Amino acid sequence: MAGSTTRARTSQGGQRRGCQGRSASGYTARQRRKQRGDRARCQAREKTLRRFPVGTPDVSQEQTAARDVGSRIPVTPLPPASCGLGQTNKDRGRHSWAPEIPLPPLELRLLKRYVILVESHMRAASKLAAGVASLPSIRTAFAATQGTWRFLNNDRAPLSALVEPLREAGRNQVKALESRFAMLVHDWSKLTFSQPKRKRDLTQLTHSSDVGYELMTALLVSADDGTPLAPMELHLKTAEGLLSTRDPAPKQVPHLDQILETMRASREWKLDKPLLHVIDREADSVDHYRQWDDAGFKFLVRADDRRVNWRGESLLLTKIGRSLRRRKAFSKVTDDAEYHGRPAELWVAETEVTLTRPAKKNVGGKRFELAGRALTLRYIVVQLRDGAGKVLAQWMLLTNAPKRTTAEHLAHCYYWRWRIESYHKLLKSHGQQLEQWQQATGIAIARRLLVAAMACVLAWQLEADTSEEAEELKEIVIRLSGRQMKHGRSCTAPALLAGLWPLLSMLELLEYTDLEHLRHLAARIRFLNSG
Ligand SMILES: [Mn+2]
Repeated sequence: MAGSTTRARTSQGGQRRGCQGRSASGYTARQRRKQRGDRARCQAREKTLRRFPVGTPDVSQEQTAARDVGSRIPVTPLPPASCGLGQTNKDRGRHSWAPEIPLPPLELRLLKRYVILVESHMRAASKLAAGVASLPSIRTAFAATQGTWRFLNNDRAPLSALVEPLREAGRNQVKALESRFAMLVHDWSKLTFSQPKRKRDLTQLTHSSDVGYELMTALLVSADDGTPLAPMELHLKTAEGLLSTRDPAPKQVPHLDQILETMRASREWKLDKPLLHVIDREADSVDHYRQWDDAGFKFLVRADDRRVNWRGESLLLTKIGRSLRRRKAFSKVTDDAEYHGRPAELWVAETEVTLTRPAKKNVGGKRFELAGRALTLRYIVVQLRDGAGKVLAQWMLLTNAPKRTTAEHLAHCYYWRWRIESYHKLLKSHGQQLEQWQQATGIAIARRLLVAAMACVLAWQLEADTSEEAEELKEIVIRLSGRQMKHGRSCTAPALLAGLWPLLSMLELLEYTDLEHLRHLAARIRFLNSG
């Protein structure tokens, strides 16, 4: 039904195209307004056609027919494979940064909605208006809301298809890295909602009154400079089970048991370079170190103060760190590190330790010890010190990364792990206001998350682009965002999102409204007129 309404409307627009060239004189104001609306509708339709070339087959009808007879519909990957955002075909190539976003393998109707939705997420939402925004086109806000609802609840847009453009963006960017490897950062984030009664499948997180979803992200990060590239995998834990971009979705297992499966799945992503898996202190587990090493994966994990063998002695990691300092094994990496806003020096030392003790396991409340082979790892101590040599902060890192990657580089890699915390912050409070989203089910939230992630990827790409045009564009976007940047920072991802929205809105508005006419209308605001 919905499809036929849309088609009817577009064909009407097509018939009325003839009136475009007629002189407006002799018409009443109401008729002129109506004509302007029609013209806008025609132009918007042409714009869509320019983006999606006319030759593109629309298989939605065939697929609808296939669904009627109850057969399984193969999701056909369709041309075009990529599409420019916020710009028409004729503009393409004008901006060097212009994002040609990769598209998911969906039918054409869903593809169009995907592009519209990615655009809708290129903004910094406010807490009070976290719904999917619509650009000021001729579409009514209601139609946009309806289209969004249909897309987010459409089983023909599976998570495994919606993650494809993100992976494609990741693949493309990994090719350009100078480092021999890329980083994959794994982390979990709790999502709690301000109106939990509206969600149908929230799950208990810690205690009985703590309900929500749990989000797992595997974020691809550049090992050159820590630029976030793209989320490559996502799981959302709901009361109905684990939703995942992996097909079939993995079983619900404890956090650390999920990692090996994600590592294995990463081999299917066809990345040009090997991955270094970076995880925070939660992953300090000798049993998992053994599993990952046996399976041939490289990891970098922040360790707790654990007992290891070092030069024939059984010692705690902190004690080894002190001993290394006495032996002057530390070297200074930089003078201009920062610790809580104060200047600090960054020092690094490295040695080799062996983990021989059995793993302490707790499965279903049963505690036992699991013996395992001796595992030799690189132990890297990273210290932030003040000018007087006092240690302000210390990270103890364990890794099986090959020796040719220096301790200094690995210290930076762990520092860049923070990008995943910033990403979760960007999704929650600093950009997308995820915890205010009104979608009622985990699957709709997960679909929207993948769309919002694409908007974040585009903001990161712009942030990292240092070409002359990109710098000019960033300056404009930041000015439009109305945000003040910290001294020395030219832009941030949340500010870019905040500024991209007015820019896209402006472009969309100018696409079908005459600038002179807008000026004329704006003159009704006295203040603007007086200047
Ligand atoms: Mn964590």
